[in-house]
Amino acid sequence: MMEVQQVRDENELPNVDIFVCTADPIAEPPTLVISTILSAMAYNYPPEKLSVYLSDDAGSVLTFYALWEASRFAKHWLPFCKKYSLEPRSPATYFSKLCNSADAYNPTEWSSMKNLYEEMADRIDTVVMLGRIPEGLKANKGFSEWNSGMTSRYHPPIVQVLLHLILIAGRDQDSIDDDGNALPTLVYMAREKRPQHHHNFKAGAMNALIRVSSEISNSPIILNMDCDMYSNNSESIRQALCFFMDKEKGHDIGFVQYPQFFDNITKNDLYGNSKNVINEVVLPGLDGWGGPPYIGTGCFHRREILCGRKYSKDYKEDWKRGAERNMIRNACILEERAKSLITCTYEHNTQWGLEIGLKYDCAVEDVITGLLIHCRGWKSVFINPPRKAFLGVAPTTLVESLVQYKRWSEGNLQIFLSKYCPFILGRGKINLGLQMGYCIYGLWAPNSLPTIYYLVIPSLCLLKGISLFPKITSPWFVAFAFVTIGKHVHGLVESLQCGDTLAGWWNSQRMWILRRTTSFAYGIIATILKLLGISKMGFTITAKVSDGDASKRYELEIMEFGSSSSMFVIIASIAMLNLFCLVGGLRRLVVDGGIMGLEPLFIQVLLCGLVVAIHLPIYEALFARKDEGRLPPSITFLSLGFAMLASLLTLA
Ligand SMILES: *[C@@H]1O[C@H](CO)[C@@H](O)[C@H](O)[C@H]1NC(C)=O
Ligand SMILES: CC(=O)N[C@H]1CO[C@H](CO)[C@@H](O)[C@@H]1O
Repeated sequence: MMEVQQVRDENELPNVDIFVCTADPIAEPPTLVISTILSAMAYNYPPEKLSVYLSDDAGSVLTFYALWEASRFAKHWLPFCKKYSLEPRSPATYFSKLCNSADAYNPTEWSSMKNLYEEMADRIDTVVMLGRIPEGLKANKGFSEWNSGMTSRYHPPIVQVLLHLILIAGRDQDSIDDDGNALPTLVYMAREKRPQHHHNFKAGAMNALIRVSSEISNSPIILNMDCDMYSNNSESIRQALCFFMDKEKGHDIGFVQYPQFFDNITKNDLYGNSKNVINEVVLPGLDGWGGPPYIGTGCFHRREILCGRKYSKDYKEDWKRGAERNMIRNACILEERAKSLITCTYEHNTQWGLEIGLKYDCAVEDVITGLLIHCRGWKSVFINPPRKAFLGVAPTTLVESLVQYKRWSEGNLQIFLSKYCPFILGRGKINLGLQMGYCIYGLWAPNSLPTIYYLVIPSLCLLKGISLFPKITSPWFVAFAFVTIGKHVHGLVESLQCGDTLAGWWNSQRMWILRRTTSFAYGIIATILKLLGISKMGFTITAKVSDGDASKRYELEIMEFGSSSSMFVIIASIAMLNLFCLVGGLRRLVVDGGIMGLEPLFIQVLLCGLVVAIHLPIYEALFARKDEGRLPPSITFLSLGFAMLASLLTLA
């Protein structure tokens, strides 16, 4: 990694825009969203050069209310952070981690700030629970944009500048904190939604943000972060700028990507959420081939590059872009102009979503956009400082984790099978290593087929007594043993080196099997249906909340099923089938072969035994558990039925 140096003169620092997207006030609670926003506003960066934008795809007045509260709280929170150099600057995390006022520099001030925060969070939670804002606020500027006929899928464009040093001076509040210093610009945006117009999910929201921000701040650098991913390090902007502004090497850098880490991973990471090996090995590896992919959060872009600019040697970044904000007129005029850029029809017959902005019609809009940027000649940089820059919330139930992987595998396969396939699009434009790096993810989904084959066929053959692999005494056995042991020992060592525990590694092996048999299999089916024109793309938001008992089970690392997803039928059936085959196979050996009969079937017994061992939590959830999170009885019966049917058909 490049040495991180301080950028020279404060005056030379460019303006920076920060984009946060949210889409649902229930799945993504507004208190979580504003903690992220507050952590972004509190970056150690000149506030007059910082603008934070929230895109709310639900167009919810509840989220606007939370942001309005946050804009008031920021007046106390930002000076407090700066005075005591607090870290992290997400108030929710800060107050939950440091629960003892005795550790604070100034206990009284600390307690009153904590109260202020908790009162605000309570007000927001109450408003969200009631589903409406206090009567008294309805007439206020901003809130009057909403009326009773509006829904998340049917509303006009809304842009509200909540904080801005110049624009809103003299309006209902000033953009000055308690100490008299400037506050960053804060803008709420909800693009127009009409049911008859397709809105292109997150990519559409990002593109709307690019246009709205170009009217208001137009900064040369854009950071985008997920609404559940707070900043854990207030120096990250300055670190990222070191790459862009490097006089020798900075000219061809299109984006700087920080890795994705999570705040709520349990010790042994039951759902294999932490991507330690990807973050410590794979992405730094790709960095050497021209740069990591864009992974949708924790990423700094040059504005021009997101807008489709091709790399050329003569390109000179205008670091002063957006600095002439003094010339801007009146806030209302500006808001009206910004609204005209986010109507449903604005993008019709334009290059938005094709050549400009994030690419549409792909379930992984981030990866394909990054690939296009690479193919236009730009490089990217991966930066992974020891103190993590961004921390998010990982899914805490099995089905959420699997659904997330379904979307990723589906999107990446879709890229692989399209004209944007890295091998085709990237030929001659990006390094072969980088093309291959992109394709690993493109081939995730097809990987489900051999995995399912290996989980089912050798076991059924074991049941029937058909030997598929070489005997232990055969020289060919060595080849099988070498590949299998080599791969897994290597994987284990790598995983331990990257900070996983032994049990964590075992859990991640289980998750890879579950993902391949469900998420990736569904991914491949969805892609085929889409190619045949039978189905359209969807986008599922993973919930960032879980109820009390479920989170207790999460802390205890007990797998959470609870709902009856069709994915669970597959998982349970494979588990049951292997149990039957193992028992049947072993019985056969004892009854008619003796232990010598084991030899030709040895690999199959071993394989089937390992499959059973890795599925242990599934058997528990099927038969032993009594809690709400166990597998529902309907799934137990279905899986028993399927497994029995398959065994009987095999034996017949
Ligand atoms: C997040 O920041 C805090 C405080 O600066 C630090 O102690 C902690 O190690 C960071 N977390 C991670 C995962 O790096
Ligand atoms: C949303 C969620 O489940 N958050 C949890 C993340 O993990 C921490 C501790 O491990 C919990 O306190 C949070 O509730």
